[in-house]
Amino acid sequence: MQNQTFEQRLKQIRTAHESLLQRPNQVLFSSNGIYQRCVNPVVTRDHIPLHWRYDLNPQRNPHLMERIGYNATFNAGAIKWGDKYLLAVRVEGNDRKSFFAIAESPNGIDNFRFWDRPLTLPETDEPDTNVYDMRLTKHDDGWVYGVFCTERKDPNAPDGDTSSAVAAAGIARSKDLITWERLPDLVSTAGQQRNVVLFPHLVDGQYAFYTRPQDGFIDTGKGGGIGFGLCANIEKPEVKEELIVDPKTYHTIYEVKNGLGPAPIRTDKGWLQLAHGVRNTAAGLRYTLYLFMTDLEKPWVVTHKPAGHFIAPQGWERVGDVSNVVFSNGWIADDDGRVLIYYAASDTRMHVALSSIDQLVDYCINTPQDELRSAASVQRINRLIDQNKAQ
Ligand code: M1P
Repeated sequence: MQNQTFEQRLKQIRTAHESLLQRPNQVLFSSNGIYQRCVNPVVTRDHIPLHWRYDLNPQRNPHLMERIGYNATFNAGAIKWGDKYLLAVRVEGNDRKSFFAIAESPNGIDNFRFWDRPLTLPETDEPDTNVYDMRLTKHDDGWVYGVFCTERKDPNAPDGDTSSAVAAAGIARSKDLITWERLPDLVSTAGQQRNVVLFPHLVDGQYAFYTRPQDGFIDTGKGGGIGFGLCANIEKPEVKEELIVDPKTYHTIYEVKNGLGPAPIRTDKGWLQLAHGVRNTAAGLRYTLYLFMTDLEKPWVVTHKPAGHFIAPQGWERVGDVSNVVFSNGWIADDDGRVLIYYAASDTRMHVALSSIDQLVDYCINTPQDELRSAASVQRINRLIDQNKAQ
């Protein structure tokens, strides 16, 4: 006899899933004129394919229960692949382990569907406990690199300390985004590394990484900010020296720490760089995104840096597993000048904001810099008021 519970539930689950995957997104009006948010998130845990979740055999699973649960989909790398928009999503299972899975969309703002299987990432001799936050770089050498954080238990943690971890930059590369070759983890002078990004071109004949040296797993300590270093051999990756490009700074939105987001976008006026900044509040850490530009020939030299945040968590973006966080490690510069900025809200789900190279360059060049004092901020406002009154 047919199992009614199974069949009815399967139909209901499939209908709801398909309707979510096909839901059109809508670009919202923006009063800031810099970027436009969209009404729906682009990838949520409910986008996870059903065959990753359920045993679809009615004999083995008569109640059609989820056998493997997923907690969140966030912090995705991004790349345009042919005419498709791909996200290398950080999928976090209910077991707290993250892994990567590619979600593909025909237009970049909706209809994202995961590929048939998650990405199989080879391990090094030292297995990763957790991997997350992949930045994708299409490099001049012909490979697509995925640089991500690999986390392992701190071997020096005292007995009873089951939290301390060591973070390092893991590196994998692929030509088809299906088969990945794992390279050794990046060696650097810092005790720990997170938010490491490969620059798409060689610099002085060497591979170049943006780094984020840190003393501890959470605290960056004397780590200083976003760094930059060169690496002679990508197959034995080592950065012997890190220059601080963008320091963490007192009383800014990146006072506690910062980290680069995706690989930069080249423009006529310089490299567009997207980063996250972290400040402390009575309610805990607050993560916002900020934008700056670096010199075309010297991508470690900051040329323009607007004051304050570019995107901050708003409305329901503020709520999630780690609330009051927006984080981005993926954006796509499209052929028509459009820029799709993929950002995660509160370590829970993926959103997209739309802008253009022109708008982002204008924003970087013409937004006043942070002068680090209230009085200077008021002077800046008064200058704008005076200009407007004089017209
Ligand atoms: O929870 C917020 C973010 O915290 C970390 O970022 P950072 O290294 O700058 O502190 C990362 O674990 C990131 O994945 C997470 O979104």
